[in-house]
Amino acid sequence: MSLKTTLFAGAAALSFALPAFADGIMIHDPYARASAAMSQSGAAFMEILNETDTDDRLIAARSDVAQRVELHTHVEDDNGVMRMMEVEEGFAIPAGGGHALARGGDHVMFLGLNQGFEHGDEIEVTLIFEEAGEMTVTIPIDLERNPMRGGAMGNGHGNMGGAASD
Ligand SMILES: [Cu+2]
Repeated sequence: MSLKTTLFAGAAALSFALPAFADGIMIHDPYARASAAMSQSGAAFMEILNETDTDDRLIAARSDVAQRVELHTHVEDDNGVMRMMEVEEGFAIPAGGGHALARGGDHVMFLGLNQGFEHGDEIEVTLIFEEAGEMTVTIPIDLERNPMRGGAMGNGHGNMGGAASD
């Protein structure tokens, strides 16, 4: 029975890690966080890969978890302070390439959370692409992710010893 349990756990972990995929756009390793459980705002991060031969653009996002969902980036103001600002034109996702939404950079912003972000919960976010159209992604809430690392799910992907790191 323990073998069966182990296999089931492994399959569950595997399906959890499968990337969302639609129309050649792939979302890799998404996660969302708020600065605190009762915070009024949160953000989502992920890697967006464009496996088509057409340049695309993430132009909007929406979700029931917040009153407003915006595409944000960080810019340094005149005083050297990093501030968030909305990017109305969205994020270019080049053909055959990708674009990373990451802490301290571009992100999907949730303003006016309708519920607290609890670690381990999942939220649904619809990403709207200029070419690929709409794509709904289930995003785990991860309040423990180290911003400077690839994340706690690094085991089992066979890339731990590689020199490649971004
Ligand atoms: Cu923001």
